[in-house]
Amino acid sequence: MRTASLALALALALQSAYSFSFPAVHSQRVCGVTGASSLPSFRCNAVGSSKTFLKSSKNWEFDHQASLTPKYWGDLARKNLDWFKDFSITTSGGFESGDVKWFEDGQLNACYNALDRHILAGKGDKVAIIYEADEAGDVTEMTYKQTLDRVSQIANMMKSEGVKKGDVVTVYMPMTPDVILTMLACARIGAVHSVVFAGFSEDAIADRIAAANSKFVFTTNVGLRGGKTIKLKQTVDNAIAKDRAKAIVEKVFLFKRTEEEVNFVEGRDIWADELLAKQSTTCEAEVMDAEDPLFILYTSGSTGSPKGILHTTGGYSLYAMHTTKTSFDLRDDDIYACVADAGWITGHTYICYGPLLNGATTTVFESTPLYPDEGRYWDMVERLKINVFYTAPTAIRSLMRFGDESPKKYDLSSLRVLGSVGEPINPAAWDWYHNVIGGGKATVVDTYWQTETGGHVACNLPGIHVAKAGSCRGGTYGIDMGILDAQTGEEQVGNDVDGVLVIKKPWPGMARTVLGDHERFMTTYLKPYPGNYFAGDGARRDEDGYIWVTGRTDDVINSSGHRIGSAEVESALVATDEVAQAAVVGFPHDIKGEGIACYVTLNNGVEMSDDMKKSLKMAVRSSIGPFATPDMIINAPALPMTRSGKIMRRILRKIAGGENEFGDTSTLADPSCVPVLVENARN
Ligand code: 6R9
Repeated sequence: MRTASLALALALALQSAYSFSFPAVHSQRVCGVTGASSLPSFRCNAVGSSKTFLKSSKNWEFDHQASLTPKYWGDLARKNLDWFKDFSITTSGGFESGDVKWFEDGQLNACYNALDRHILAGKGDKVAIIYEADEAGDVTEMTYKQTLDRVSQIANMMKSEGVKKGDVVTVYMPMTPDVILTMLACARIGAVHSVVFAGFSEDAIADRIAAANSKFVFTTNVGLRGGKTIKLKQTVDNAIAKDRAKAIVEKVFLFKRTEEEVNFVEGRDIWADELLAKQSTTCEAEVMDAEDPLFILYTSGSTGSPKGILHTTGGYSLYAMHTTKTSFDLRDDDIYACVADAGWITGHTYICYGPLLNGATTTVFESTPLYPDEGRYWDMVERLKINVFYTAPTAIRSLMRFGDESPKKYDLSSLRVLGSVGEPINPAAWDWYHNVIGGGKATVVDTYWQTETGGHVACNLPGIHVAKAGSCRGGTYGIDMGILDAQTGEEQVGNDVDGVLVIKKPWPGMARTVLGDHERFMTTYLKPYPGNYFAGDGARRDEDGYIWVTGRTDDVINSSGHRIGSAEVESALVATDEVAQAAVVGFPHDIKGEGIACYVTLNNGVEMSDDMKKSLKMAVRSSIGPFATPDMIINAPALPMTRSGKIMRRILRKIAGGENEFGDTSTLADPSCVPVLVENARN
């Protein structure tokens, strides 16, 4: 009796505190209530059947307004980070000249905040990293103290070999804890890491080494993934053999993943495991200015070579920490697993910095969702008792194909929050994730963000917002999101509008520049719609004020959550002896979201054949990496051009997608090429 009335009182108190009211009718996709938390306890996660419900989180409006002020971030920065020197200026600069700064006269160290801070607070024995190796069940745990010891040894090893504050260190490593520890060791000594995803080719590595003038490279003899051995050192050797990298690289630090022997260059290569074992486990953290670079990460744009996106120490750290905490409602005893790769921004922010800055337990997953079979994620969730799981819609779709049998074999009841990233999550995948994986009660959080934003900029927050499958809802803490008319740049106020997605105010986690090319940063992000950050995505705001990202407005292809510049694929194709011209577009693909279609005009006398298609696919693989392998090569004796010579990609997308209606083709110089392409695309 007493318990019941207490529960009722608590429910009423929570209701009034957060202005929540449940809809009169619960649709199947409205979930119930789970446990207590620092956030409101009603964890609902679906399209409410009543609009009142969607509009009921008045407290959010209030909190969100407050988060748009410098004071909000200044207070958080002082509360949640340790500073060697306090800051007096919270933020300065702006979008107009692209000189945004946060906490500029403050000093701190990101690694110190990710590790030492928690150890000093008595959490040294807490598990920082769970390493789930390629073979299922091959698990190693590292406490915060053990993590700091090894990070310090790596840091001391780097210093002993001449790595200095400000040097760019290229990291080409598999998903073992060492990739995370190397990133943290760089941060500890003020070196700037440039992680190159281990699926990139030797050409891509050489380009990045050259662009960043990176004298130091970290790699591993081999990687293990899905039972296969990946020859990482060999690829690094090939990259450094190229003239543009050869002249730059001085030292290659080499970890051992297996006992496999590899080529070893005396004087240049260093067996890292041997050398670091001799190092002290104490390494003073370098005092960094808040605006000192923390890392660069290359990402594809619509034109030109990949951009070295630069993030800085103070703002990024705070933003990574805050979004991890709030988007996932992260709790101190959570087992957290983001199964992205450290080579992408998701791995940087949500495997490494975000969880560790919160003092959480993060998982490093080395394998694939299909090894040894399609139950791998769920087996891991059961064994490790994972509470927060973060993956991409493409992975969900590829697992859905196998049906419900596999996930049903496992106990997934530990799951509380299910994150999604990389592209909009289609309703079928959302339903499966929520119901089959999340048992109809775990919250699906759709996180919209980019390499450039540093962390989530839009999502439904667990316990605060009701989710709509496929919508990332709207701006999170500190994010003033807007939709502008693409042509006029005029803000589209109110609901039921569409246009391009922008952020109207600087936020701490935003990239500061493109390495070595600030003008490119300005022209890509800040000049298209003056006074705003332009994300490069289109969006719609629905009748409830929810934002739906409709995809890139530029020529960037989003395939399996990987961002691929069509210009890069085109240049890989025209670099072959056979191709005269190429136009590359994305097209709807059931599993990958977008597939890659390449229209190629062959040189005179060259014939299209199955072998030719294979060899052109190989050319792209070896120029960029296997993840950019084209899905279709289409023979294009002529491409649909406007009279001014611009390729009409809209038509190419439709042809590759199997459509038959192409809209107005009258502006084409020669519309007769269209039926030929349709015919060739079917073969
Ligand atoms: C984190 C990441 C960024 C691009 C972005 C957008 C797409 C990412 C999304 C999403 C809709 C989501 N994107 N998350 N679109 N809903 N939840 O993926 O970074 O590799 O830089 O790609 O991915 O198009 O502009 P990045």
